[in-house]
Amino acid sequence: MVDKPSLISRRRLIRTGTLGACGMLLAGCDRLNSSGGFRGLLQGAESLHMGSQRGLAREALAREFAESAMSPAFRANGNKDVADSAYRKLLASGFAGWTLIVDGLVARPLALPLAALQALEQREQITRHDCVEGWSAIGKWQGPGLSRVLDLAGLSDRARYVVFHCADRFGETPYYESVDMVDALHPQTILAWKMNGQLLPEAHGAPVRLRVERQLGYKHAKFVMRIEARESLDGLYGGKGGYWEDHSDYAWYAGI
Ligand SMILES: Nc1nc2c(c(=O)[nH]1)N[C@H]1C(S)=C(S)[C@@H](COP(=O)(O)O)O[C@H]1N2
Ligand SMILES: [Mo]
Repeated sequence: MVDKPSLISRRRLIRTGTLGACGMLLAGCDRLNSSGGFRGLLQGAESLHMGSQRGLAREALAREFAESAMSPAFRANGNKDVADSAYRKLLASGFAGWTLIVDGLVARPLALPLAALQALEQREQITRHDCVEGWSAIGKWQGPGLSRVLDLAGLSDRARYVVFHCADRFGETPYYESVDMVDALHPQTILAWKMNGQLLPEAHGAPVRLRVERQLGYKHAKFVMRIEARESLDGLYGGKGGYWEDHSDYAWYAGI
């Protein structure tokens, strides 16, 4: 699917201007790095602009792997099922009536059926998931870029965070997570509905879970029901931007 010009937003221009240039640069990184001239240019530019060097690191792509590197078993962690009765009905119907709510600081709040997410341009990536509890697994994920969904909703320039509201709870408290705009618009940040070539199983976050590949496992919200664009995380649950951030000493920024 090709993006319609009318949907080009200021953020998209930012992305293709600055972030886009870095992405392109890094995509061809291995090849270009071997040419001394290019390395020199990159290093020169970096020493001139320390700020853009930092930006480059945040926007770098996570490593992607070959199919042969995929883990034979991918552990499920945290909540592996959802007790909520509305969720259980949706699961039983194959998520026929499910919609992903996209709201908050957007021009056009959305309720997207699964089929709409599946019809958007897809990205597939084989990446390593690292859980702070001390295990890792390599899996294949597919879904539309989060940035595409945010474009559809018309993200406001005031939005600084994207919050993922999940269907599951620990006790009374819903699981949630959040990322800043660098991670939200990162090309490998996707709303995955497929895992290892199959529909996402319940244990791994059906029908849709976040993949934010440059962050640790707990940022990868499962069972995502609602995406909310916000200016601040103040006043949202414990105010620290995520369930584990609020309830344990997990860092909000879990970049790896
Ligand atoms: N909604 C929700 N998302 C979640 C969790 C959870 O309990 N609930 N656990 C997190 C943690 S700590 C990890 S390591 C990964 C586990 O993903 P997996 O079950 O697909 O391995 O999901 C993350 N996202
Ligand atoms: Mo984790």
